[in-house]
Amino acid sequence: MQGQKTLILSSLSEILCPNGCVNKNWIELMDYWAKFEFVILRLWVLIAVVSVEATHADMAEKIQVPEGFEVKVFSDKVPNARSMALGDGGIVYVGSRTEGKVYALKDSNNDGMADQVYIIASDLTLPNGVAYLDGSLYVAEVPRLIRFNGITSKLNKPPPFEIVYDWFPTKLHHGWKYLRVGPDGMLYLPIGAPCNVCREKKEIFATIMRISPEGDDLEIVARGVRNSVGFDWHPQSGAMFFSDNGRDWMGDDLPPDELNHLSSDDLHFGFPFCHGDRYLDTEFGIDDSCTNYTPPAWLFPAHSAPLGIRFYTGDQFPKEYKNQLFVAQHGSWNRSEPVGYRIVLVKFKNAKPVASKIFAKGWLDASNVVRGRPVDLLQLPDGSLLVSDDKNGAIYRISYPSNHNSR
Ligand SMILES: [Ca+2]
Ligand SMILES: [Ca+2]
Repeated sequence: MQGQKTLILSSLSEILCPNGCVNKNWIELMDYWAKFEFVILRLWVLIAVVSVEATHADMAEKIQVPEGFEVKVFSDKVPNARSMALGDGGIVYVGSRTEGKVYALKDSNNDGMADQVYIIASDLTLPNGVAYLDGSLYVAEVPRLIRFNGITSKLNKPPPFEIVYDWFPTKLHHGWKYLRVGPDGMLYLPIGAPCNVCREKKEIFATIMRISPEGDDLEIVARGVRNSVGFDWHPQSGAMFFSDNGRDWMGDDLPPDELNHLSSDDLHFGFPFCHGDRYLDTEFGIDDSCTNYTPPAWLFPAHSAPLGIRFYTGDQFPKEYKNQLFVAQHGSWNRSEPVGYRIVLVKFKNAKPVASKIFAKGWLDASNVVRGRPVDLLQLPDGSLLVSDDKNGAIYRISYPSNHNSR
């Protein structure tokens, strides 16, 4: 850069001062150059900011939702936004994966947009999972569970974290974790299969586990789960439901992705022997039977990648949405025709899924161009629904403005 500048200044000097410039001209020329550089830099930053803002606002406008619903950008300053958790004071905590950061978002003036973004931690190992309990923020990394005590009043200067548990496997493949507080006050997290399809000797792999907030009593609650990145509990029955992503390389349409129902502890959900409700694995399922395993409660298209799931318990949306399940489908990478990239509503009756339909779409455009990828869902205290998008580093807020509530 310095060499280029000297070269350009010499050329300019030759044009402007063919017989040689005095020092004063050189100083003026340097001054003009500095001003020129500054203006170009300002313009460049302005163009970059405007184009990023245009992209996110544009994305929010392109998301199609049922009549009466509205989509706005909640924040576009959360690179690689993944799982979300709600803390005290309406603070939204957000994990990331490859970005290695955990964020906190605050909407101080209650206008439905986060106006303050805090970085709580950096350089973590795929800190996908976040949960909030009794004033502490819990973060699930690949090998450990950590905790930031008394976080609400320390967003500006987060305290050093405390290690709650640090003996999880270190394998990165499906090693990122979802994290939730269950109705029993325990923390739930998955340990994914460290492969596309394999049978691991260590029984900790391909499970969902439960651990106390103090890091004690670690135990397996579900087995045969390939890679769950979302779970929730039915608001009426209290039963746990979780998503599971099926294996790859069995073709465009097999096996289906799953919503599973944990009706009791320690059930086996099939992986790697049986996929979906009837597809024996060609390597690990020989001479086995799918009747030996707990079938999914609901099936999604192969490769649609259901991640975050949330039962809607708010009063803002029309009453037919109450106690129904929203599912964020991250979208396929292993399919000739892309599928997913949307939010699906799974209708429940008597605490069991009975039907599903697309609720929000537009992250995949008509020409199959991927514009964004939904990851997780979070209901705010006012009943609006947040959707994180790791491709755009953004969170959108879906609301149902009050002038429609009379319908
Ligand atoms: Ca705000
Ligand atoms: Ca299964």
